[in-house]
Amino acid sequence: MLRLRSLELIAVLCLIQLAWAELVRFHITLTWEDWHEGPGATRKMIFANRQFPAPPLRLNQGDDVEFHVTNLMNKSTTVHFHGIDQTNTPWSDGVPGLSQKPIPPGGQFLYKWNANQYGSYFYHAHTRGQIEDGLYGSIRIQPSVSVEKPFHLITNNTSKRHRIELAELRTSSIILSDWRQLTSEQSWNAEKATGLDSYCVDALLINGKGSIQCLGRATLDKYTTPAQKSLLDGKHLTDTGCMPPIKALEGPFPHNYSAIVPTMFYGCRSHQGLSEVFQVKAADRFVSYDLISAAATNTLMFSIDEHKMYVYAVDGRYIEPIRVDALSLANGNRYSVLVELDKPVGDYTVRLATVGVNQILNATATLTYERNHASTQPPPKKSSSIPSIDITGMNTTANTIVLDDTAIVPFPVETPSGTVAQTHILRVGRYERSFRWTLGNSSYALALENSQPLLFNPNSSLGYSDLTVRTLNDTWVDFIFDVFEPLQPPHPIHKHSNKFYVIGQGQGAWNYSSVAEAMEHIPESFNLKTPQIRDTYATPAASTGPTWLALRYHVVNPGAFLMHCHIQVHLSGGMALAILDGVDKWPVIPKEFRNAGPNA
Ligand SMILES: *[C@@H]1O[C@H](CO)[C@@H](O)[C@H](O)[C@H]1NC(C)=O
Ligand SMILES: *[C@@H]1O[C@H](CO)[C@@H](O)[C@H](O)[C@H]1NC(C)=O
Ligand SMILES: *[C@@H]1O[C@H](CO)[C@@H](O)[C@H](O)[C@H]1NC(C)=O
Ligand SMILES: *[C@@H]1O[C@H](CO)[C@@H](O)[C@H](O)[C@H]1NC(C)=O
Ligand SMILES: *[C@@H]1O[C@H](CO)[C@@H](O)[C@H](O)[C@H]1NC(C)=O
Ligand SMILES: *[C@@H]1O[C@H](CO)[C@@H](O)[C@H](O)[C@H]1NC(C)=O
Ligand SMILES: *[C@@H]1O[C@H](CO)[C@@H](O)[C@H](O)[C@H]1NC(C)=O
Ligand SMILES: *[C@@H]1O[C@H](CO)[C@@H](O)[C@H](O)[C@H]1NC(C)=O
Ligand SMILES: *[C@@H]1O[C@H](CO)[C@@H](O)[C@H](O)[C@H]1NC(C)=O
Ligand SMILES: *[C@@H]1O[C@H](CO)[C@@H](O)[C@H](O)[C@H]1NC(C)=O
Ligand SMILES: [Cu+2]
Repeated sequence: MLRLRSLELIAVLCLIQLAWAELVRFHITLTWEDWHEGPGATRKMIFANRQFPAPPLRLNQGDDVEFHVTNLMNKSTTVHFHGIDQTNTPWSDGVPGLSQKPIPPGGQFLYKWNANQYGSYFYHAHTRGQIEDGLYGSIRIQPSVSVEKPFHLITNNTSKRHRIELAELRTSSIILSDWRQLTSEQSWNAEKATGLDSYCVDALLINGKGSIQCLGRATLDKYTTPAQKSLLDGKHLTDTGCMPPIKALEGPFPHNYSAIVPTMFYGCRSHQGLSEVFQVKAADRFVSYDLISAAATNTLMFSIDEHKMYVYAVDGRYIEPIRVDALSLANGNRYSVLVELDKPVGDYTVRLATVGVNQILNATATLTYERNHASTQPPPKKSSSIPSIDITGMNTTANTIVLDDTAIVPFPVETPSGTVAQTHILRVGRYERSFRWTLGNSSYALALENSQPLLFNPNSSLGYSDLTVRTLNDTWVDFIFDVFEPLQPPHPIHKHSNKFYVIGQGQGAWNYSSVAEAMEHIPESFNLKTPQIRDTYATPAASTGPTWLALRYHVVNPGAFLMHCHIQVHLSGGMALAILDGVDKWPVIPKEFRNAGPNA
């Protein structure tokens, strides 16, 4: 019996690994419809093939993808493939005004790209605030046989290793997100009317499921963190656990408080929605999940009661596995985890909590071990499981291990160039209004989404002026994010096309002209030997003073790509920059992509 099972495992492994790269056609039809099963009152959402979240896309490394979008909504849209390099296909990156024209109501677009990478990604709307309206779905690319796995760093016991490899083959995604009662257009209009930065949501979702459970005054006051208290100066969190729109958070700009709409900062209404259940089998020993943060607003802490996890890949690439009890995800990040199934059969609570000062909010789901009725197993565990984190994402015991993101080491390690051709120092902060933001000297207007795509004419600047960086192919570039003043949350910086190396970060003012100069003064703030290789990485929070982050990348894929903060209200508010990579080797744009897109 046992023997047969392990032979079975090997057979499955071989079958999958022998799979040839193929052409994968995927079609989504988008509609704008009422969602009744949500965490709050009915509101309209974007459905893909009548589903929310959008359906998962599973690929093998090397596959060619034809991703066909039919837009039946009453608004324009585009779809971006987050973390996908788009090597030699910059026209399929999904950014209106940069790589394509918006797909109009009734229109279609055929994105074509090659899955040359492996790992965890996701696709999502990249027009206005539409990611907040629910257009996101997971992408998993099964690595080819030649990719070396890091599991020997977890165990050398061959039977355990087989279990781990099988768990990895069967990895499923867990999409973590946040949800507003207001549509993205209503939020944007409320920001314009009030002048305020809208930094709160109504619920957190686990695979699209969640509830609104108002925590109540006593609980909110009890859990208000020291950082929040020092900013509140005697005031209280609102009934939604939100920091009220005080000057410390909104800055010294004009505001119209009477234009605040319900749920923007206040107005909690408890509502029972759906709750996600993850079925597992103790006999599998391990289960693997791609945790994907499609959150628009919040940094989220994730934990499963009483279960340790090995984080083994980040942003689609393997790392040296790290054993943790909880980990936080910034918007746009993906962490792949192996959960060891070594606990008594029963139900265990899966917890999600916001960790920023902006709001206290949490969500739960359930990890359930399959009951084997025929066996002599002990009866299912009855009592509730023991949390590792509380509703603010803080550890509940001194033994809780929370992932230290700075300790991550890629597997295998790669080293970037020691010198660069260009250094861009980007001033990160608010821009003239509380809800406007900059990554430089001016703010990237939302209206630019409707301009002629820069990919079609890299010589035009269209008013992007200082927010357009031009590079030559096969050169190295540094971006320094100078978060010059508090109070600012961590900004999850996402770069389209190829990944960057996270080479340095620190507290304090950035007062250097280059990384080389800074390394003479503060070498301990840099890591050029084992830097992380990421597509999304957050600047350090600026709580009491300035902070900075240094990213380095190699220009290898000519095209027009966006780099931006993945907090949607910051992106809508202009926290973005256009990178024209390899202007000396600019590609010829296929005619079919110059229009709204080819018809399939
Ligand atoms: C669709 O949008 C247009 C323009 O925003 C608007 O005039 C029209 O009333 C909308 N139609 C429906 C059915 O919502
Ligand atoms: C497994 O063996 C390899 C090679 O000897 C070694 O590098 C690795 O540390 C071992 N792993 C564990 C978990 O002991
Ligand atoms: C490997 O792990 C399995 C399952 O935990 C265990 O039964 C076996 O004894 C281990 N083998 C060795 C050599 O430790
Ligand atoms: C403030 O908002 C209210 C409500 O929308 C509006 O009636 C009023 O004109 C606004 N005040 C100013 C100064 O814009
Ligand atoms: C938040 O956590 C509390 C405490 O564990 C729990 O009772 C509550 O159900 C959670 N809220 C949601 C919406 O799951
Ligand atoms: C959380 O972890 C820290 C650091 O290990 C520890 O000092 C603290 O006591 C822990 N909190 C609780 C509530 O145990
Ligand atoms: C941009 O301008 C340069 C220099 O004038 C020219 O060589 C190049 O062909 C232009 N590129 C495009 C795509 O028009
Ligand atoms: C922003 O302005 C400063 C001086 O005010 C200038 O040195 C810098 O080059 C500008 N940045 C960009 C990206 O144009
Ligand atoms: C640069 O800033 C650091 C701390 O942020 C400070 O110690 C140092 O003296 C500054 N250097 C100059 C030249 O101002
Ligand atoms: C750009 O540079 C990369 C890295 O050297 C190279 O692989 C690629 O072929 C170049 N692209 C073009 C269009 O020359
Ligand atoms: Cu931001």
